[in-house]
Amino acid sequence: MESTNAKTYGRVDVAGVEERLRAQRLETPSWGYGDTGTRFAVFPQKGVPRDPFEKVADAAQVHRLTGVCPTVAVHIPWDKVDDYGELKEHAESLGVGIGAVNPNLFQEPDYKLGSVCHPDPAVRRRATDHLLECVEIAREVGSDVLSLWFADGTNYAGQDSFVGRRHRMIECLGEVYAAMPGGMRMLLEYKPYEPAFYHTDLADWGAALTACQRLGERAEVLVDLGHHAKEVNIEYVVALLLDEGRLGGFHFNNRKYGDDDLIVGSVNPFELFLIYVELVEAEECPGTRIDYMIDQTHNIEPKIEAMILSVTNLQEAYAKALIVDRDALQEARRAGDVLAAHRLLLDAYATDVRPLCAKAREDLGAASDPIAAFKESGYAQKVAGERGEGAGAGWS
Ligand code: RM4
Ligand code: MN
Ligand code: MN
Repeated sequence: MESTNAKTYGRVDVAGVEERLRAQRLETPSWGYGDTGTRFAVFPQKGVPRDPFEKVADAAQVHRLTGVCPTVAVHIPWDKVDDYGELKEHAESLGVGIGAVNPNLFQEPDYKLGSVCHPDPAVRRRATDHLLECVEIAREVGSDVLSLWFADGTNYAGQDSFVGRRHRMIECLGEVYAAMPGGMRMLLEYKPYEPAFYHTDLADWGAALTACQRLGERAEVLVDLGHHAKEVNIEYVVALLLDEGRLGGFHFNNRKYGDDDLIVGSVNPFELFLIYVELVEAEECPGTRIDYMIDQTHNIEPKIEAMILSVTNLQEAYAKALIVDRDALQEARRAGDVLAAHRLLLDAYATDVRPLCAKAREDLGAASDPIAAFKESGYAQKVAGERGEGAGAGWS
């Protein structure tokens, strides 16, 4: 269908694009609402949440204003509560739900040499038990995603056997996989370094993908945009994982140097757009399920505003990818017209999609300008009064 808005969006089905923008889903992380910092300092902010219930309340604000963030990921034990049913009900009463459950196997002294790869079977048992506990928590909060990131690795050549560690990991994860209820998925996140500096046990997409293949169909790879060496072509990695049917989820953020966890789209919005170009087509294949999650820590910026900006950046990247003239692109590719194909992407990228995204938000009953609406709402002042100095997210 030709667009009535042909001038602005080219040969695009605007109604179809709007529908997909309204259907976009982004999960925000509980830890993005709390105080975090670097290994040098944590700068506390007034009014940050004091407990998981308040983190969920802040996440509900982001959903209210953007219309596309109905779930919030939790990190255990940072978000440990006595009654997970109560946390679930609290979330639902605010119009959101609990999303991915993220275990934490990197802060206990026992894990100095790793968790599921640790040479000592007693430590591996402890780590596996924590993962099993998280499967149970997921069940209680009504989540079907177990999202795993391991800090496991070594700092010095010779410290341990790469293959031995890999076998230990697969054995532990096999036990967890078998304990997951039928509809639950396990997402495996890779990262090339940090906190381990010589090697990481899931260093890249190949390591994660092959581990998933060993585990079973419901194990899929999670791509965190901050977890690649600098020159890696992430959109290509995304395309490969999609083609293998193993791209399970995203951790959106942006980086300049390392795993910076800055606001997604703040450093390299073109890369984000190119990633979405790959996703847009894959989303159309039946059975595709990708969990789009934000994984950011806001060290100096106001947390809720930072989250809203991340969401609007993601809406815009998605909208730009949706308006790529794909028929013309196919034609240019077939004709071998290299620059015509490239320019079709540039055209979409250069289009101002902000009005389109504002309209999608309005149609969802959210805010056309969510940051302005948030500032006007007085929420930040209100919680600063109620919560005072707040409390850390579990980092410090
Ligand atoms: C890691 C990774 C995980 C996140 C932790 C806090 O670098 O990105 O997803 O949960 O940081
Ligand atoms: Mn991550
Ligand atoms: Mn990270």
